[in-house]
Amino acid sequence: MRLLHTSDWHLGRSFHRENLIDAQAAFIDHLIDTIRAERIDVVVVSGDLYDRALPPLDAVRLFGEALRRIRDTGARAVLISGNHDSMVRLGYATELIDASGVHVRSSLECVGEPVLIDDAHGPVAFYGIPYLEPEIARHHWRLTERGHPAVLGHAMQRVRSDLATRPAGTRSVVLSHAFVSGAEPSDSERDISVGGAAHVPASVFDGADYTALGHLHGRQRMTDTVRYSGSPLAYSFSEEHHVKGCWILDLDASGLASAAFAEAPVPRPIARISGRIDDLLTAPRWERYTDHWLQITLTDPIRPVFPMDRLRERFPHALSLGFAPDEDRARDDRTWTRRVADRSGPDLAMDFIDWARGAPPTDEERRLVRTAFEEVRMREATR
Ligand SMILES: [Mn+2]
Repeated sequence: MRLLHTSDWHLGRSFHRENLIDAQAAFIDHLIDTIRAERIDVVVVSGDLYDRALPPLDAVRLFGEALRRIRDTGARAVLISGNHDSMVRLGYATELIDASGVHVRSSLECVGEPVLIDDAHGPVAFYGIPYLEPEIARHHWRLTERGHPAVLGHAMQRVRSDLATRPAGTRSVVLSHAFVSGAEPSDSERDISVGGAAHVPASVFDGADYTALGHLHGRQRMTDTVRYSGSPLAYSFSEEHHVKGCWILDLDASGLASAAFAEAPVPRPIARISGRIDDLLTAPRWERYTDHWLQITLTDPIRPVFPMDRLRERFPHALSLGFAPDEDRARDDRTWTRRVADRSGPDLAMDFIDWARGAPPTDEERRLVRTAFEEVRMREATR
């Protein structure tokens, strides 16, 4: 049996000011082509199908089309909800959809009940474990211990006890949306550390022939049989060096036989660059970034005027701008209270202009600040 493992589609997400729905649709096209070309039997999608509980309409449309097109290839699909998805909304009409060969698992009741799919060697049991909100799962299963390790440990006990009742030779695939200890996060996953211990050891999945993980957006291999596929697209600048795509896995009679990675198309490369604005606007070495989505950090000691407008003339896809002056200005280690004790309101305002911009106010600006303070004082006095 040949599997394709993907996760973290985050349909409906944008990247800074860019709407990603076309890039996400292009990924779905690529996914369908890959399913056909690689003769995939089962597609597993490990959560964060949507970016939020109430996804935008074009994302809902794209998701519906994706499921239908996967099914049209003849492949089956098993999907779980992630921490960005609404369990209840994704669970809509699942019993009916199940009959078509697409199996969405997004409730606690279904944990430990496999989707059984046969190949030439016999049955493969797919156990979908939706993202477990620790306190909700703890109450549902009446557990005493808090945190992710406890609830996922319990979910895996249910999986193992079901598997023990299956005929000998039944192989198993677990889908889970979790943060495994030692894995590398990026800037685009929502924090799940609230409510107790966040990380689970990879050993919690012992007993499964393959564990298809979601949640972290970088592809990574925790053990040979426990892997993250990562998201199909970069969702933060911290992912500039990620390689995006899906795992393609072969199961034989005894378990996982091989794993290969199929790269996804890159809609537009991303990069983080930094320098002085004049250098960024003129030096030839920046030319290769003109078609990238960019996060630019300016190191000019004095903050330039309208920097983004100027930068976009050379880098039309610049999305994010930061400032980090490279000349450390004189440090003053007195406390804030002591520093402001003998300063007037206008002086403090002018200090702020100096600090924020990197250059002191001009005479004209000084006059404006003083007039503003004067007018406020007059108004207070005549109230
Ligand atoms: Mn995610």
